[in-house]
Amino acid sequence: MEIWTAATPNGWKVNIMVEELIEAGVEFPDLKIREINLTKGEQFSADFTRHNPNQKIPVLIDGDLSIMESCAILQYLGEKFPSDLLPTGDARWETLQWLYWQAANVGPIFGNKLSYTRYMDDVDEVAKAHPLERFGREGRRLASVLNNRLEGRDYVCGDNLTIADIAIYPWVRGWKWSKINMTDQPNVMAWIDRVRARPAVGRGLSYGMPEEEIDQWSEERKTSYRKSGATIAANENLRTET
Ligand SMILES: N[C@@H](CCC(=O)N[C@@H](CS)C(=O)NCC(=O)O)C(=O)O
Repeated sequence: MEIWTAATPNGWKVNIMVEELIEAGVEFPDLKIREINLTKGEQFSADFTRHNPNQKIPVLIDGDLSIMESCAILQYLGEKFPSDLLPTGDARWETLQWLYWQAANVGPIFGNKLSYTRYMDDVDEVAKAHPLERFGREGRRLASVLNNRLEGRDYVCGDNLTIADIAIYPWVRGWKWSKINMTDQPNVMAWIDRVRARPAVGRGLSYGMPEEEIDQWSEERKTSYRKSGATIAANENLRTET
């Protein structure tokens, strides 16, 4: 099995999943992790495109099967290696609906807010005002939906961490970077700490990242992420032909 990933929210989802499965007793003797350099455009290579026509990380390759989309990969691993991370029966549907909620809402909204907040320096302030307000407000709305859901629950689907938490957490933990304020959402703030305290989550977040920067990036890293984010987000780099 191979995972093509990078130190980004969508990459961390899969890294955390692997580590949680290891924690649950699964062994991955032949797992190869390949770090994709997004700034250099490795995601546009012919080989990458053959495995993921959408040209984005993460990708999972298992024998003849290539899977794109982080949440599909979480579901695939959850089904292949049964555990509490993807429960059965009605609880499975509870988990899957929150997984898809992340894919359809949190990822795109937080990703766009982040882009306008940190990466699109060359877009003029007036042009940025509407998307910043739109994605900022929607991000805050999603945070309050999550806060309500977490009332009386340790994790999104109850007492146990599931693939829904794994999908949502990497975006929500980065609220300072995307500047979507969470401090008035106490259940979300407590959940961020609860998920972070899990040893497997710490290991998953450390892929491609020095230990001391997992929770607090250095100024150099922030500058380099701003630069690579700006390159990836630039309209002229949005390829319409593959
Ligand atoms: N919906 C996709 C999003 C994947 C995605 O946007 N990946 C980013 C990194 S977090 C990427 O590869 N960006 C490179 C690019 O857009 O060229 C998923 O969940 O897998």
